Amino acid sequence: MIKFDVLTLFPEMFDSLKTSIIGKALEKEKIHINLINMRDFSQDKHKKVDDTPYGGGAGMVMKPDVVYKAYQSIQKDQAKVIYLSPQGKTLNQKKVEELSQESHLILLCGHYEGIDQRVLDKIVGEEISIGDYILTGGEIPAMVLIDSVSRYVDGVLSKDSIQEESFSSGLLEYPQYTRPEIFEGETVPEVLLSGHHEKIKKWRKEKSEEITKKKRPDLWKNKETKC
Ligand code: 21W
Repeated sequence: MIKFDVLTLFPEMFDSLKTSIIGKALEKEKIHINLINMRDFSQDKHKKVDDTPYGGGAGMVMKPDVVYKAYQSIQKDQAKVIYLSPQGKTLNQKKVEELSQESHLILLCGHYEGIDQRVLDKIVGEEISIGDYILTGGEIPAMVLIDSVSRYVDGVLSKDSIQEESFSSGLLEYPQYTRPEIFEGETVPEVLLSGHHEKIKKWRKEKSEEITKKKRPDLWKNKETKC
């Protein structure tokens, strides 16, 4: 069981998590997602959550008092606070596995041009990015983190999928085929129809290696380093 508290101005964006495998994990109570709309913690009558940057410049900055009040409304225990930010360390599978061992993550999503630095300095434990490209906010990165971390929580994935994944150990996957046996004149690799499990295992390993060398020479080079 892992709990995600999400601090956001756009809680509706997280509706899509209710579908698919993550939706099942929520139903089975393997994970819990609590969405906190920071706008509810605005002090003023117009529910203002952002303001112009001191020193001038384009865009708006999220007010520190609003973010802090929202943060203070959360039951803390041993929670780790993660700020989704383009300046963070890029998320990878090793970090995903690490985070899946935590019991409580607080995910802070920025929007507009960012969040006042003073509240970040006060509450953020770790800064995470999902890659070097510019998005409009931290919500999609937070969903990426929730999706990837939830897969590692006990009871979310089937035993089979976890075992298959551990075998692939840093390589790309072998190609997969299903019925019909002939599609647009194309057949399925003979070995997969043979029922010869050792031969199938060997073929898949060879294909994985061949595909990794060709498509991701960077992964092949760092094979034993894993992520
Ligand atoms: C984009 C926030 C640009 C801030 C002067 C000082 C979270 C993200 C985000 C966003 C800026 C992630 C400025 C990959 C991403 C995110 C929105 C820059 C302007 N001017 N991972 N600062 N890519 N993006 N602020 O964009 O919040 S994780």
